[in-house]
Amino acid sequence: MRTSLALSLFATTALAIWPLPVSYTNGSETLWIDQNVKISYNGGNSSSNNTWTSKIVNNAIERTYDTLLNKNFVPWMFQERNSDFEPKLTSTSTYITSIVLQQNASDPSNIMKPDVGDVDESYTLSMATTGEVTITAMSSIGLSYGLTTFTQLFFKHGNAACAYTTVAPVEISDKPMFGWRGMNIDTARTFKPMSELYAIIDAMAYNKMNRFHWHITDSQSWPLVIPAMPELAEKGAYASFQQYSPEEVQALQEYGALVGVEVVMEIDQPGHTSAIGYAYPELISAFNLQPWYWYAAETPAGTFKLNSTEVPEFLERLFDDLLPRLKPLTAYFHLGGDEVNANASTQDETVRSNKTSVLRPLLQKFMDRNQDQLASADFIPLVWEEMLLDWKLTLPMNTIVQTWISEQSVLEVVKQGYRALVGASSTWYLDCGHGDWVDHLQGADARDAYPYLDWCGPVHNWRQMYAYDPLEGIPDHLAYLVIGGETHIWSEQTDAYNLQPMLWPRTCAASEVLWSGAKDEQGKNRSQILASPRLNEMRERLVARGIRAEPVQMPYCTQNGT
Ligand code: CP6
Repeated sequence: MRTSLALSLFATTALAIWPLPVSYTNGSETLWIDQNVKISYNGGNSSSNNTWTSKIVNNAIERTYDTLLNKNFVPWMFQERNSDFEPKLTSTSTYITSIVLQQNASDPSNIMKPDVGDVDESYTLSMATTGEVTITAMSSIGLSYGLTTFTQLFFKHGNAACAYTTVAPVEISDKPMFGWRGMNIDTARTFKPMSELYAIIDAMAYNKMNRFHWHITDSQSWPLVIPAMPELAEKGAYASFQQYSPEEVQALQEYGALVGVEVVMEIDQPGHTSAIGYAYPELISAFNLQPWYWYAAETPAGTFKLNSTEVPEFLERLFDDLLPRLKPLTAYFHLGGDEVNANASTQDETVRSNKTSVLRPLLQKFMDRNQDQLASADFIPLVWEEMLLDWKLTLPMNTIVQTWISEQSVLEVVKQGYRALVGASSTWYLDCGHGDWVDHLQGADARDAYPYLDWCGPVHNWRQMYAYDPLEGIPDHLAYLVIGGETHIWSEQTDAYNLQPMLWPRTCAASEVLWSGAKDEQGKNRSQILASPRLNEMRERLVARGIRAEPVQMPYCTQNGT
């Protein structure tokens, strides 16, 4: 192990790994990747009956070959104008001919759908100046992360297809700070074709993120095909070609599981359900009523009737169809619960009230039914924070509570002993700064400052997202309940045409906070000055892999220093 002070100081700027590893040392020797490099897996302790272990490792190996050997996948060098930035390929150049993957424990049997904490995600990476490379981990996912890091040490050479590094020897020891490193994708305000969802999972994996939260339905459209209830999508989707079939959902789950990204579906309710009303108008109160803002957070109005006998029957059939299909590849299901507008229940003939004292017990009954069905199908529930903090419902203690209204909500959740997800509208909302959809507002003039614009805007740039610490204000003894967080792309104004630049590289900032923690060794927020060129390289890698990530800096800055 090389651990001289000089080396480790140098190392803070030398490696462009994103997200930053827990610790590393490096030198300044050049190594080349051999075109026939062999990645071998000892498979040693993976004698479990779990076929996912080898699928995950093989997939990681294939991705590594793609990245290192296919010149289209390796980042271009942005220093072309500086003539001698590349190492010279000589007859004595040292090549990496083999990479050894060593797994020191068996995967848990639920490796393809783990709960937070079930999988040891750590890895070590050792690259000697002689070209020997060993990656060790306790799980297949750890090996996959080790290989992802390995590829980030390399650049494509200008004169040859092969890749090189200039930082050997390297020793890395790494593991994540938070277990849930997610992104929330809204496919209801606008539809996203499957190819876009796959691209998101690719980019998430490259950032060592592991939860794809699929906000698949909302008041504006219901794109999810439910075979037992075909009219839901037939009438609720924007168009017949803007639907997700059971096969497409399953294929996305499988694709995610291979790269360690669990697809977690949300059916938002009892609010945000107007689109159900096209097929089942009898279930929805205030369906499409105006003015919508009296009855809902966003146009169009529509909320489940809270005291009807038909709504629970509907939900039971819906979940009986959906949950068993999701079950093989996820541990979780998100029950929604955000922005329930009490006024909608004044239009509900089963309630006729907007009083909290009337609605709270009805919501509790509604929640209990959902929770019972999830529990008997063996799912871990998620809900939005209002269910706990505003409506003060009693929830099973394994419920994960997703905060969004304020950073302070996180403390309120963990104080009550629940696991919390962070990502408030003031920090990790990617859509903020958009707001033109409020032109739909009726009865007010959208030229006036609409609250949404004050609250969610201007645009949160990567620096703001990077400066947020999920553990801010959380006492040490409760920190273990903050299991991670998510960025969110609410999609009133984001569709396939602008989606990728809206997500990347800003979500990289959150991915580093979630993997590496927000604070540096001195307990201060990590330096954005140090992060910026490294993020720029990460953005280049994303672009090289086909993700249309926004620029971080002008090429001038990376060519000439500042
Ligand atoms: N849709 C749903 C939304 C939002 C939420 N839920 C939202 C609220 C406020 C802002 C941005 C988005 N559009 N279903 C809140 C969780 Cl500022």
